[in-house]
Amino acid sequence: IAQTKWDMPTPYADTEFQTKNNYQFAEDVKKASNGVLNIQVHSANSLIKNPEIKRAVQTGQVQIGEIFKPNLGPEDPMFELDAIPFFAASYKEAQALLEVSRPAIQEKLMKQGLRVLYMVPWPSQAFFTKKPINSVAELKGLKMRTYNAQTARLGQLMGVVPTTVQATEIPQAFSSGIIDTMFTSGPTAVTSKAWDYTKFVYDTQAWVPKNVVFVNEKSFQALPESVRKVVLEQAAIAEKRGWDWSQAENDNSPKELVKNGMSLAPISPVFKSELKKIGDQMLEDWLKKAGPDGKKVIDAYYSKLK
Ligand code: PCA
Repeated sequence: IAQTKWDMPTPYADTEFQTKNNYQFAEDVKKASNGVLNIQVHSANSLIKNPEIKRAVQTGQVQIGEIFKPNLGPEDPMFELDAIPFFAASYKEAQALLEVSRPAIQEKLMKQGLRVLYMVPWPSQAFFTKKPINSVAELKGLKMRTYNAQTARLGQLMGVVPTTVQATEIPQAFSSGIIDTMFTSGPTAVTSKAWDYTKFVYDTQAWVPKNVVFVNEKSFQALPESVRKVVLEQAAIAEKRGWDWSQAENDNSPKELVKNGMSLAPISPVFKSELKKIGDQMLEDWLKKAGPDGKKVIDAYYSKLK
């Protein structure tokens, strides 16, 4: 059988577990296909920048790619439901949400010629600051790093100045004073050495957003059947491995932050209730945008959790 090479642009650094999981997937596919399918990962926006990865896979410029799924929210609200603050904030909730929303997500992407291979969550999003923060009011005027339309909206509702910064650019953004504060997960904070720029990490447990890895359907169908089977099998394994890895990072990365001198605390009840209220507002807005299909998914989610 002819050998095939796929390019896989991804947005995050090599030190991130999400990227390591992609490398492992590529290696496992190569092995299981007896060297027929060779996937080359191009991490950290090195081949194609995060906002352009989806289009590049869709148009066949590359065959496979990874993105932060809620970035697709402006296109369809179904893609951003996992990043509404305090809606599905634990792994159990995130899993339930994925189960009820997976068919819609897969279908919507397949209509665009993209086959979903796996979806892996980041650990829950924590909040990083230079000074102790007990309420939203104390953030007034601060510049908060955001990573998509949805977090920009969150920033607006919090009364901060939202500034879009890619994960790989966090250190420069802090050191040049473009941002003062951010939401992200423990592993991304470790990768960007958050202790160099912030002192306090609040374990907000606010949301557990997912990355999605998808392949151009034409490229996929061009593979021999036996290799297609390998890709799907290894994708299922990568998803399971990614979820376990994410939970391990959720436990371990806060320790790493503390070891490097950061002060770790739960958020204050006031700050939490203020953020929760913002989350409720965002969910209400989401339901208006998503209509009856959205309502169905949310109802299925709540009944799954019962
Ligand atoms: N890390 C990425 C996405 C979410 C996360 O935990 C980031 O901060 O951009």
